[in-house]
Amino acid sequence: MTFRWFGPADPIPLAHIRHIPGVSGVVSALYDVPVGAVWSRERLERLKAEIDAVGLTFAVVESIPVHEDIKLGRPSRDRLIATYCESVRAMGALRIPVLCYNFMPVFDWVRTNLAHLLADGSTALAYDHGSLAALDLSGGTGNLPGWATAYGPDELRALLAAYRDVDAERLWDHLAYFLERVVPAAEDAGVRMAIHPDDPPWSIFGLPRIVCTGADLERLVALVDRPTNGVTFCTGSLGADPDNDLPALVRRLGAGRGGGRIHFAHCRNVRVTGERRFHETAHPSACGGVDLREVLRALRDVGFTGPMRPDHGRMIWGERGRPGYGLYDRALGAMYLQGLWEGLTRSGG
Ligand code: DNO
Repeated sequence: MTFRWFGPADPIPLAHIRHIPGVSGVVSALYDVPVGAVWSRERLERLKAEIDAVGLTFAVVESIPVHEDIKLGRPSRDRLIATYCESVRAMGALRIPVLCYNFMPVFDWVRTNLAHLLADGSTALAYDHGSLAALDLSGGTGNLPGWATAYGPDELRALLAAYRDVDAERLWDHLAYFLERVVPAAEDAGVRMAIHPDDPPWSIFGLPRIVCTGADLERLVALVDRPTNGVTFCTGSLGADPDNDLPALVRRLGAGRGGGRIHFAHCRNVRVTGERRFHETAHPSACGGVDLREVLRALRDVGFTGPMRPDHGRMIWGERGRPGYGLYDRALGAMYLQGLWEGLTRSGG
């Protein structure tokens, strides 16, 4: 079991993560390196040393952000892809085996309410497509939560304009171009690539989003048909679209040795409450629409051995933290997932 940690700026100390029974790995990144710059081995080594010092291992890099010029297919992409490969090699040299990344234009994950009140008095992240238009982007993306990149108003306007020429098929071409170059480098470095599905799994602000469904993930792994080219199976992102049959998808993508193309599992629960409308919940199956027991059963059946982490948690017990990334509810999630896993793997469940 692993746990995401936002580096030294995270209000949650590594020592507290170490207290969660069964959590042995940390998912982290160099958050202060500008997008497009090289991640030096020295910087990464320092982060790894901090993690090692508390008796945890650096299990996954989430994420090395992909520069917009790569997604837009601009001429500078060759230089930026070379840089990306260099960062992947630094990971490999330090034996950090999995890289979670995404290929969402401009925005990473988006929610319209960061403190949706649940019946038990806790709060969770929520999304309502109808309210999306009301999100104020006039100040850039600075006041949106949680991602590596923030754009100022002018930059954001220019980027949104640039994407008018990039439809979904062109974005697929650009993703293929990227993977054709990065996957061989990752393979040499001993790093498994794990794309994160788009969250929410549909187009927002008129931008193309192409990693949303089972068919998309299957197309992705076939783009460069090598074991290194895989996915992060995120139950929350994929689960926001009721047409995605999660256990069936695990069985398809996970076919093959050791969980096939599933290199990383993000487990979280969501409750879909309408057309393109959902809120997150506590992890247990009974709390939301995702049957985590069935997802984990499928992961067990395909022989998944990769890292898994609880994903977004609610805010409970008065905690004030980074939206979705407090300590308490994610720790409960880690315990629940391990209980399920133990039941499924030890008893023949
Ligand atoms: C949200 C996360 C994503 C993820 C990136 C991967 O909480 O799962 O932001 O880290 O999309 O690149």
